Amino acid sequence: ARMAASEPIPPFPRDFLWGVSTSAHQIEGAVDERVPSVWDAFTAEPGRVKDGSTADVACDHVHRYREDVALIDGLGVGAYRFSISWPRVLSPGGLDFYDRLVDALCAAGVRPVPTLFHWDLPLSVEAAGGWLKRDTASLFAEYAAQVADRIGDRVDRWITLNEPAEHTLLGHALGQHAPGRQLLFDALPVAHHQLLAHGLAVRALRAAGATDIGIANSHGPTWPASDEPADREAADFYDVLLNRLFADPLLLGRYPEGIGELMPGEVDADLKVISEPVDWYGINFYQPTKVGAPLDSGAATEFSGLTLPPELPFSPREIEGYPVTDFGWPVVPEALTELLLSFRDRYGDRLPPLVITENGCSYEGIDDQERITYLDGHLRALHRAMEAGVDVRGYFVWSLMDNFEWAEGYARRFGLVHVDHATQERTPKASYHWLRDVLRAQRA
Ligand code: GBH
Repeated sequence: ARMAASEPIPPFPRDFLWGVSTSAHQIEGAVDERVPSVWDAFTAEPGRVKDGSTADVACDHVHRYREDVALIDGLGVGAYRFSISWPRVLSPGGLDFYDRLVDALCAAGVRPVPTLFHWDLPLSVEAAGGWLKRDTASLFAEYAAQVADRIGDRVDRWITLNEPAEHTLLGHALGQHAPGRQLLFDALPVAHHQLLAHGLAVRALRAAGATDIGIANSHGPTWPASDEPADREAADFYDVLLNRLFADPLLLGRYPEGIGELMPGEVDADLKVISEPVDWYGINFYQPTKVGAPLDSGAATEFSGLTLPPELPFSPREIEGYPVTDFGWPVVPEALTELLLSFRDRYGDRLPPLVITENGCSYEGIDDQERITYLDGHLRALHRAMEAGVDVRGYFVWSLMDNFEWAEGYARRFGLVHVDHATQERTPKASYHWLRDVLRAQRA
């Protein structure tokens, strides 16, 4: 039984921005043409990436971007969200590649939406302390200004950071992403410095003439495992870490209770920079999380490919009763409606227009009916939130094509386009054709 075939997707506003997303490290390859990032170093350590693969070639996008822009164009989306590799900008070619990419997108009538940081910190910046160090925030703002100077004449919409929450948690608290630090709660400064970097970059981009600036944060509803106070408390704590730790400072100018005290430096002054109003707020949505009190096993637990140390004051639980993707993530479209309504309720008048900057799923195969069902369900869920009055201006599918899925290597396929990683052959999947038809119908 497929919902997709039943009723057409309801009409979205005419000026709604449809797009697809990628990130530099996951698709570019051409590793010899740039200085290394933390991900190159991390990947080189045995055991870090599950299938032992590297992103040295990835989708070889740097050499095949014309073909990829043609695929984006053929899909009929209005925008392409990609990320700029800071290490590549520091390399001899500088911004040349992005200059060519932006030209190709403009020639195809596709709006370029660059993200300035999607986890691939230059190794030289990491060696100087990386995100644990406050200076990295100012370095980032200088880099942002440099990018705007070069391509700002053709780019009007910017994203500062991708998912500082995941980069803090996976990269610095649990060590399952680069740079592989396992600092647990001592990773909190990494969150603060990324938020500060965002605020300083907003100012730098505005100074360079940019007018349409946002951020892409990962969010999802947190469901308590039960009504027991211990489970509710644990779920609330997780909700603070995933959602409010990042959204509150940006949108309300303050940290959730108890967090500000743990942050380094002049926190109140920094919060003024961090809460510099954005023009829109990006949400990456994949799934809700069910959380309960710690299980008191005294041992690390495995959850969805993550190893969680016993010290954590919460434990994630399986969500039963929904289909799951290849990655084991539950497919719960109504959780997107719930999330958007909860944002409106929490942030009220302080909430800028929203954009879904990522949504997607991992499944095998070119005849990917499950991905169609996933996207169809999430578009309807998004539409319901908009009908209820949430101001959402755009939706980007993660991802244009199968790519290097971080610690999972090439084992997970999120693309609308299949990539044969041995030959680099691109093949549009059933979901690509489906989305193209949905967008045609929206334009009709
Ligand atoms: C994004 O992060 C990244 O921006 C992107 O680079 C990446 O390729 C893409 O998603 C796909 O992974 O164990 O069921 O609780 C993903 C953020 C946060 C989504 C953790 C899944 C855990 C699922 N992820 N969440 S579950």
